[in-house]
Amino acid sequence: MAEPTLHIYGTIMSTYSRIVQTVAEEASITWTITATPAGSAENKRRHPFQKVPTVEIDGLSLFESVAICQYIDNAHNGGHLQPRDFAARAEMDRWISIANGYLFPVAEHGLLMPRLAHRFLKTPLRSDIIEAALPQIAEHLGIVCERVEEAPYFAGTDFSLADIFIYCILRPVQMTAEGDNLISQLLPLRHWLNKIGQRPTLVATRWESEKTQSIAIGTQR
Ligand SMILES: N[C@@H](CCC(=O)N[C@@H](CS)C(=O)NCC(=O)O)C(=O)O
Repeated sequence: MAEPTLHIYGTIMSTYSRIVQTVAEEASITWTITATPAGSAENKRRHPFQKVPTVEIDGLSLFESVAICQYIDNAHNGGHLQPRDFAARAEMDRWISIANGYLFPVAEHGLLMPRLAHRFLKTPLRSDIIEAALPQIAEHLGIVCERVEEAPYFAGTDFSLADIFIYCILRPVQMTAEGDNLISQLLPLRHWLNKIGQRPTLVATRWESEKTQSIAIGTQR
């Protein structure tokens, strides 16, 4: 039987594309990515709410990262990224939900999009948006930091999908000057990000800007 390949359609420098890529790496599945902007007509056919990524795998067209990641892990990785224990599974689900419902929207709209638009589209920097979002981002980071002080991984003793979601959401935050400043004050969280970032599957899915060490989204360093 042919080896499965995951075909990803999404933006290349995208948090959720990276999440899906990392799970594919964990499952030792080869993957390709076709640049597909969220608002394109092509993506509207793929995702009715016009988010990226969407994927094709095993003859299936899938969208929504949680569904995609769980499918890959269940069908091709023996479910190793999802705890069997019900309480640990509930922890994992809780943190994925927090990541998607709270951490990502606030960081994306309050910090990353203003920084990316300024850097790549050369639009004026909306410092007002960033300033307004920073207290809530700081609060979120503090809550996440409390969890990494309690347990090595978000589900408890074992690495799970929750760690992949949270790492891929927080790493771009750390790549901004403001996010780096906040995370530097939360040593357990900084250490956790360093540790998880060394995992081969996360090394393999680093953004180009991170590989070349010109990592900053916010400032040229
Ligand atoms: N609930 C979606 C969220 C995906 C998402 O927000 N992706 C971002 C890119 S990282 C996106 O599509 N942004 C474009 C937009 O919101 O218009 C999922 O889990 O796949």
